[in-house]
Amino acid sequence: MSDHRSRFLQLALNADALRFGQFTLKSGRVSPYFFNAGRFDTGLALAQLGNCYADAVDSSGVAFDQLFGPAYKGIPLATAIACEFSHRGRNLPLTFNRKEAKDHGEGGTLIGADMAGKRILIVDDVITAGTAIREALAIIRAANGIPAGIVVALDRQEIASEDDPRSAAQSVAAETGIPVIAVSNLADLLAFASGNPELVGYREPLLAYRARYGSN
Ligand code: OMP
Repeated sequence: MSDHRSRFLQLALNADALRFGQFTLKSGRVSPYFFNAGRFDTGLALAQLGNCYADAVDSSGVAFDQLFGPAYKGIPLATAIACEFSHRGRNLPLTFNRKEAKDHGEGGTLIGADMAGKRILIVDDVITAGTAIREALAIIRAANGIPAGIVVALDRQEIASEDDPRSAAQSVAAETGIPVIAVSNLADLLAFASGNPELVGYREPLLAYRARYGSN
């Protein structure tokens, strides 16, 4: 497992961002684990997380000009990554959106750098069924940006629907030609759990969940 993958999983455990139990997802599925990026709630934790994302992006080789962080969780994530890239010598423009349009002041739903004509890397927390990512793609296209890549902290590697054996990340990538980069995924979590005495007991429920909703 590459260094940024295990480093991210350890950081997520330390921050209590990765929990085990029973969680109902946006899709309605009941999952034995949940990743809550909102628990990366200190400057240091966000800086360390930004470093893991930037390593994943750099090792993917994806070409892009600008970052987009969808509201809400994508906003601090994209900001942390932009700061990390500035330490690596790349001063990336950054855009994010509001969920509610503003009808006064500068107005509109987008904040930050103009996306028109720019190759945009979407930064989000998790991909499960792909709904959030598809919404972000629509926002970028409406602003005449060019979606160039998607990076998430965790690819849960789940089918989007019963009639498609591919993961949501695989189907988004196949339909759009846009690469989906994950700092880590369910396979990494299972491998990480095998080597960690405190987590080994969670492997069985994780495997059962993967058998039900996991992609091929
Ligand atoms: P999809 O839109 O189905 O891909 O689900 C992704 C979204 O679900 C994320 O942006 C989160 O809002 C939420 N989520 C988590 O934050 N962590 C998880 O482990 C799982 C989910 C989820 O509901 O699937």
